[in-house]
Amino acid sequence: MRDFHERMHAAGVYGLWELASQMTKHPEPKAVAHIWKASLLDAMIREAGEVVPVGEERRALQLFNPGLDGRWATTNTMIAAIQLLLPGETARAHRHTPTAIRFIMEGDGAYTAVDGERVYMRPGDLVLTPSWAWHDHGNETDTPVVWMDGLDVPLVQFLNAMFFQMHDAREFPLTKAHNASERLHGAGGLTPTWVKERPRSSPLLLYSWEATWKSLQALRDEKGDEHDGIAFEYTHPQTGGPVLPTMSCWIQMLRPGERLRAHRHTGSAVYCVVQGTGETIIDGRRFAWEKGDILTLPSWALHEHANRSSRDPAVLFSIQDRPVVEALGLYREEAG
Ligand code: 1HN
Repeated sequence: MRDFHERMHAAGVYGLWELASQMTKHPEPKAVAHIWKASLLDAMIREAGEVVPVGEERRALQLFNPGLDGRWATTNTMIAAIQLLLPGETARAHRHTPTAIRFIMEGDGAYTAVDGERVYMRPGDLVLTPSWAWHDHGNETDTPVVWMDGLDVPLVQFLNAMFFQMHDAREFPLTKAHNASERLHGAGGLTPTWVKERPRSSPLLLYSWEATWKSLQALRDEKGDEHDGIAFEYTHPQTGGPVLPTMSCWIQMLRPGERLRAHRHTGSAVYCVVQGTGETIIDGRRFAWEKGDILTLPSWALHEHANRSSRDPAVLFSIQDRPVVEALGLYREEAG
């Protein structure tokens, strides 16, 4: 028997009877729930600003999940990073098959240029960089700008679909008016009929905090979702679907004193605390959070959010891999 197994393994053959324990009853992710505190991230990104120049690569701190053995991943499918661009700096033009979002945390008036269009950004704005779009960044203001990057790098690596290309020049040539996509697609419920392309990623590259906050305020007295509160998904203006094929983006508000009900679902998430103070209990562990903290949620982990302030609302932005899970018929949800 032992000799047989040794010969099998040497030949690259395993018996299903040896692997049965991997057919788990439910997902058992190696990724763990984890929080990166704003105080730590803020000090580190500022130190990076002093000691690391923006050269060929971005000054972006990658958040490695402690359960993933040094893999370049915040969840099994997504990477989150904190990026700093100091006054006068530019980040060189490149493109890659991983899809990216930026969620602006600090600084008003820097830009990301996406395929020839400069998108000027303010705190709370969501900016998209679709797969294979050329992009460079610049900060022409006199204050630093800090944002969270979210990308599907681990998923693209797993699928062996990584392509990366550096542009010859530092900046990709501008071919469109600044914030052109917002003018064209940002009306909210009105789609220009003469635009025939239906890109997989949202053609609207900027979702402004102004509009997002207005929507949160307008519905603040609704019941909302018992697990997610007053939660909105950012949508593709032509299809109503997720903004990106591999990642959906959400904004959710917890009213003062509100404690939501626990649930679990397949698919992972990374949260960025936009404002307020609260806590999320994940599989029995309590994570207290405040503005600027980054919190990661593995698939199938039981979680409940609460606002710890009796005065102020709390707001969470998140990226989620749910579009992938749903497209494959693997989405499942269960109340706790
Ligand atoms: C990237 O290209 C950017 O373009 C930021 O600013 C973060 C993290 C992983 C891989 C590529 C950027 C990134 C990234």
